[in-house]
Amino acid sequence: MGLILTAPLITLFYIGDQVLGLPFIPFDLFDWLARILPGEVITRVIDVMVDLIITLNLGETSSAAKRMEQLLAILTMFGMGAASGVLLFAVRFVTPFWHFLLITALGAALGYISMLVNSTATADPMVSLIYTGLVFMLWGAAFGEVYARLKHLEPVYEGRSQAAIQSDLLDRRRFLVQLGSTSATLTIVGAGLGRMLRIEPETITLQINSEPEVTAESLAQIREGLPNADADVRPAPGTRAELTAVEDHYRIDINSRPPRIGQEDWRLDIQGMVLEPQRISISDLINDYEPVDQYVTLSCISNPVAGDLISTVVWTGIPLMRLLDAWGVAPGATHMFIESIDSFDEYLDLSIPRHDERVMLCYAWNGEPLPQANGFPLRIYIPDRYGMKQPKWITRITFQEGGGDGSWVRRGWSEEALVRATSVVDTISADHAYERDGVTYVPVGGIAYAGARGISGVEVSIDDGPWIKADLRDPLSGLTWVLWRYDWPFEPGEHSFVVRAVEGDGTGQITQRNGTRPDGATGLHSKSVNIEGAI
Ligand SMILES: Nc1nc2c(c(=O)[nH]1)N[C@H]1C(S)=C(S)[C@@H](COP(=O)(O)O)O[C@H]1N2
Ligand SMILES: [Mo]
Repeated sequence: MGLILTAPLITLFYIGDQVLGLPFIPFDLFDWLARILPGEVITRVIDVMVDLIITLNLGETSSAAKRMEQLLAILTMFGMGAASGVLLFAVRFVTPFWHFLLITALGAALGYISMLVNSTATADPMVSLIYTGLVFMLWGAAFGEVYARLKHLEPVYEGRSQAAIQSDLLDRRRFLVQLGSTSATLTIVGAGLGRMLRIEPETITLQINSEPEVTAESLAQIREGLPNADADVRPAPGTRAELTAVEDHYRIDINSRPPRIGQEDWRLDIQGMVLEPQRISISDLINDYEPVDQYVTLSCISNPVAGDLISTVVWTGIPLMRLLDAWGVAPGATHMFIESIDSFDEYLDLSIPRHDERVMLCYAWNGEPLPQANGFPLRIYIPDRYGMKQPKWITRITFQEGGGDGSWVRRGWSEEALVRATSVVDTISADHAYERDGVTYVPVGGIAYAGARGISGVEVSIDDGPWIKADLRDPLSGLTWVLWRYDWPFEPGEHSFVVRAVEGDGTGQITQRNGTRPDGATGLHSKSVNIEGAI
């Protein structure tokens, strides 16, 4: 009964969400649970999801994971519905009214908490509140009513004929079937209705007008070609794009849907051990400081070897070092505590930005304002660290003495989160072979990455043969991946290609296979192909 009544509940929320931008409680509830459940549980779920995606080949990890998360959210809602049904039959109040109250209160309480803690709704909060309450009241009323009907239909056995009891049971069964089909009809019709009437999600277009040359400069630089445009080593055909298009940048965060921040309402709160607490608008940040552009590769600590949770774009922002001076951060402050709108948080040891100019507060990618999903309007960049140490959607920074554990560290992930060196075979471009001096060559290539430590070498081994040096393309910057290439003298048949990288200081890539948790994946990538064709 709980399950049957929960399907139309979800549909009602779906319609509200699609048509009016009202809260979709299943997602809000799930996101809230993800926040309060022990880190161990969350981490297990993530691990299983990533494994499933890779094993079942479900496509690009970020979006497959989001879809899976959303499915989990719906299942969780059903679980809650079933639990409510069980609770109802366990309590067995006397009147349906009390049942109505019990279920309404339970649903609304969970709904409200999760909605208030975190909602991606675009509708007016008051309307959202009323709507959510009404939907749960309807749900409670349905529970109360159905419970009463079932109770009424409970067969009386004493002193009655077999036939009479049978007929009672039949009535009861008929009622349940009716209820089920009504619920199914409502759900399907509702879902269709929601789809039909849906409004396209509001697109927020930000203009950083005040400093147009920032955008223009970065754009021009991109149009004119990359800083390594005339590098000798060309990428092997089929190697991933050296510069990721912003819309192709991976996305990982704790939200089913990205939080929405209005540029006008947003302020950055600066507080703690500073000369004077401040609230800064994004245009102040953009106007008051000379922007810096950096080509940056960002990777998620959940990126498996050769996974796609790694991307490279131009980050535009302000060196934090300069801001520390401008804000008058006390020398005694050792850490900054960064808080985000999605209640994500992280600490940064101030000795890092005090010595490394490349740490920046960033507001643009590839010359455009940050996308909503990637931290609009402000995020931080810290070289050499996985994404988990680098909050998006920053709203407050507190300077203090002493640090602590940030959101993902509390959930059991690495405290330092220094990126592990990695290398990947992207392509064995048999369709781009060429001949020279009577030999047929097949370009083989991919990426190698070791954060800000850089890559000094890449080697390839074919069919477990000796390690051969690959050519390295000049990287976009010292903070990005390096494209490598090896032109392989072709032999037909099945072959395996293994790649390994050497970091800037000569340290070899860790060959031991390790999963992503807690420090990031290690191990070598290999790719096998069977190539047909005559020499
Ligand atoms: N506010 C906030 N910032 C966050 C996160 C988050 O969940 N909330 N996730 C972090 C993680 S784990 C990664 S890998 C990067 C990903 O940034 P991207 O989605 O722009 O690629 O954001 C980081 N910053
Ligand atoms: Mo991440």
